[in-house]
Amino acid sequence: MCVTRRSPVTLSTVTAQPATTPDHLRDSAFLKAARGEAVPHTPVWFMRQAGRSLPEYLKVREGVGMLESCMTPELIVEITLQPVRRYGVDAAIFFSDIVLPLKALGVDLDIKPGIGPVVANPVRTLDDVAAIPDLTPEHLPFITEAVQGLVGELAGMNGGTPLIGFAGAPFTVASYLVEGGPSKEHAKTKALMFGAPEVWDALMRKIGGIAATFLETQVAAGASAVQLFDSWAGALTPADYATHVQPHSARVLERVGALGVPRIHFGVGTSNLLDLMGEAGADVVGVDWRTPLERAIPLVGERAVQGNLDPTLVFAPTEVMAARAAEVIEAGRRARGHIFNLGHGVIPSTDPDQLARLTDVVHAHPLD
Ligand code: 1CP
Repeated sequence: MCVTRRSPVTLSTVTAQPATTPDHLRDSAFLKAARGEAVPHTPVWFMRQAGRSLPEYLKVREGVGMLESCMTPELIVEITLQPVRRYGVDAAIFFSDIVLPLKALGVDLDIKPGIGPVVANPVRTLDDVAAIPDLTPEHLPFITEAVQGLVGELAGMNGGTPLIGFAGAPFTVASYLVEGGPSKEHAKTKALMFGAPEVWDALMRKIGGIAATFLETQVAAGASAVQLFDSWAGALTPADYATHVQPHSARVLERVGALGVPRIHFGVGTSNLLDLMGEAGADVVGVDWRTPLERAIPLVGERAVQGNLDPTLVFAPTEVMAARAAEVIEAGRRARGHIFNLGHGVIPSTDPDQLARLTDVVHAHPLD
């Protein structure tokens, strides 16, 4: 593991809202790895660690809609803490969804079980974009309350567990707004991008502003890192990403960078974009399981990496999973810093006991 310290400029510059990460969290393995500092063990958390793979999640969600859960502070706190209690992971991720800020703004949408976000009136014109208000922290009192409650609870868990705030990046959120729901090809979204540059620019600016305010609100309330999910950016060529998407993600990451917390930037199928996603302003680049870390690390340069065990390996025998996890950790040692994760979210049918074993495997892996 490389131990050179990154210049503190990007991580400690404080402007709009001071990031008051307490010392015991600043010294956590997760935040050290994000800053490229030496760590006692490789930190680990799992994307979608809260959710349908956990029986305790299914229990508290009984009869409660997804969006309702995301707007109820007691449920947000409980669901976010569940995987921290169970696995002893090195970070918690705030329980919410990338479309939640749109819901808070009054956009008519729902998160349908087994489908995902569905938008009643897809956005296609400048008028549609103008009808979406700008987000302010006043739209998000339940987020502030939940983050503050969580930070209090997490301070005493496993020696202090940092909270990751998150938002959807402009392209991925635009995909739901333009398509009206989940999509494989993102054809309508890309048609708007190619064919109506003014609408596209207005939409991306609007969503970028919303994402930045959503992240700022979480950091102001105590989150000590953020992840910007551009899950579907892998649908783009590097040139289209650079022209039509990267400047918008960069603005979001720049605003959050002013708060002094590490910024993780992740997408699926982005082997062709890892350099550009890093250059958008990430401190840590998330890598999906298709790209070996050996290939990803030279592309992201002086940034840390996060990832990238194939999420289906938890269905293999434990020794097979453990051996593949060890390979990921060894490969990650060549990066400026490495945060272990799956290459995408936990698959709902995952056995939680297997994730507990995986956490232990990562923590026990010797680094000297
Ligand atoms: O009823 C349910 O339980 C619905 C399942 C579910 C859950 C648990 C959805 C619907 N969202 C979530 C929570 C969620 N969403 C988290 C929680 C925290 C954690 O990781 O533990 C996070 C980080 C997200 C972010 C999110 N939502 C992303 C980016 C991350 C990724 O997986 O790439 C995306 C693309 C979404 C949209 C979304 N929300 C829900 C679903 C099923 C989807 C994907 C739909 C699709 O395939 O397009």
